[in-house]
Amino acid sequence: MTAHDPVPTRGFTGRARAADRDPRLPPGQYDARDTWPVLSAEVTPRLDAADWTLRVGGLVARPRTWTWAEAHALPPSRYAGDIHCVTSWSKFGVRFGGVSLDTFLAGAGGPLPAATHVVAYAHTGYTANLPLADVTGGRAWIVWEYDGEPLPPEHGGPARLIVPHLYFWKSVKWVAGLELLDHDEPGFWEKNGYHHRGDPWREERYAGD
Ligand SMILES: Nc1nc2c(c(=O)[nH]1)N[C@H]1C(S)=C(S)[C@@H](COP(=O)(O)O)O[C@H]1N2
Ligand SMILES: [Mo]
Repeated sequence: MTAHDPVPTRGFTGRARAADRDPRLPPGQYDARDTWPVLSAEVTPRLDAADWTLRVGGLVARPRTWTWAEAHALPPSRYAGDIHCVTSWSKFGVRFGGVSLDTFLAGAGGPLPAATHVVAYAHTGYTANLPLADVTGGRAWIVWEYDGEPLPPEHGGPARLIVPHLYFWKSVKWVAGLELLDHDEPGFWEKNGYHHRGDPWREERYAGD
């Protein structure tokens, strides 16, 4: 290009790009396509499905723990849709299989009226806080299948939480349980400056966003 060539204005190319942009892509995200990055603060634990348990405790009517076999006897539920990591990759049309978190909450007698938030925690100690309303009403799952196959250990197998409408750091891998609370309590990333809720469509990346 020489100095005499017409140069498209910023505004023109910006509009063209906006028109091409996949509507499934929240602001500031890119499409990871066939890749699925692994993001772990800890070394992948080797957890035997036979030793895996899930505890639902705190402000529920009947706190309880499920074994792998007990969890698999519950009615199955699937998520097919998109996921969004705060480091800016999104992945479209992923398929997870497991059980709805609503089913586990009901199995624990349901949340007590005072419950407003949950802390989800991993067998490794990783935690994430969530408003109770974000993990009820068919928006959160405990999953052990990806694309019909067992969930790989590096992606949280034998089982993880998924809350796909929020940034994926809320989707605790190697999930061990949820504690229902009457207040918000920051988890691992939230203590380190990340947003308490993390809605990708509102770009709630950091505290104060
Ligand atoms: N236990 C645990 N869960 C975790 C994390 C982690 O470091 N440890 N990282 C979170 C983050 S930042 C993201 S983006 C997703 C990544 O899941 P993936 O590695 O399967 O892509 O897991 C979330 N859950
Ligand atoms: Mo992430």
